[in-house]
Amino acid sequence: MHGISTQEFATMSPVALIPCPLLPNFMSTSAAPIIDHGSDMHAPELYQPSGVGYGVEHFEDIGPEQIEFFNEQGYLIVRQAFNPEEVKQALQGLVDLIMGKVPDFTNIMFEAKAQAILPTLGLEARQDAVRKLMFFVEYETRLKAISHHPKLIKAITTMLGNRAPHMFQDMALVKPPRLGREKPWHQDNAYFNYPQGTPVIGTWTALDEATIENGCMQFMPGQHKQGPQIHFQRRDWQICDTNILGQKSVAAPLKPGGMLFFSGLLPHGTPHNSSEKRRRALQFHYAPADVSTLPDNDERLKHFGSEGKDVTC
Ligand SMILES: O=C(O)CCC(=O)C(=O)O
Repeated sequence: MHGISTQEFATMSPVALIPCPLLPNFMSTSAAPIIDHGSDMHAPELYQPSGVGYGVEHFEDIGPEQIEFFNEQGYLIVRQAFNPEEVKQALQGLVDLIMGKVPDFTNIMFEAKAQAILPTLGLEARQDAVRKLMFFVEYETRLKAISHHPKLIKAITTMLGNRAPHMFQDMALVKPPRLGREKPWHQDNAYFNYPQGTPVIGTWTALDEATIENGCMQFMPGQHKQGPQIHFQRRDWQICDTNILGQKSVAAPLKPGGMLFFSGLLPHGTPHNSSEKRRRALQFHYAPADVSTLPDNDERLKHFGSEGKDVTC
């Protein structure tokens, strides 16, 4: 656990940020690089999708039938949510942040496996050592624009039952070729301190083509209806592997500009990127603007944690 408790860890949505004091400064900022010390390769059986998820082509195709589908299945794909120019702008914004073009932005985390070579990497190669960026939209207008795209906000508003959304988390998990680590199976609400019952919607937007080989999203349709599942600190704050093994997931391979909407209670995960291809993607999370987060972890851990329950993993 690298010196932090499960409780602390579980509040650091969704992967712990661990400063590495041993490394020389790498970024153009004064802070030392942040390394993601996730551990262990996953069993391949954890990611064996039985099919590809349902979706529509454009935001305009989302009607009552699709909202009903989202409510029942906990997800919806929009295959061409953003056009090539919108994708290009967002990608350039992301790459500029990675390249250190916005010196005030420092919330970049590197893959542990790249730690040894980080000091030797040039600017271009730096891209393929990054695991994740967080909380960047206030530093990058092109990323703010895609996260608040009017068509996206309209769709989220409808999915929230006509409640105005608030985007409370912005993240880019970028899974570099060969190095990009798994994000184990979890429910996003296990990381968020919203009161139980608050509708939380995640969006996952592909900036590169996302395939099963480079680690596209996989999920368990309809399982959001089962409510909170217990999470354990294993390779991450996650659902126990034995609860996933034997189940058939559905995958969301996407072309650049494709988007997946998913419920904060939908179990999902992404495997290691075992390909030579980049898998850069944006993850934004929205909740109704009229709901506030709780001041502590108690309710969340009561529902998602294992403590005090007769469970093992
Ligand atoms: O992009 C990934 O690899 C995982 C994303 C995820 O788990 C999320 O957006 O909640």
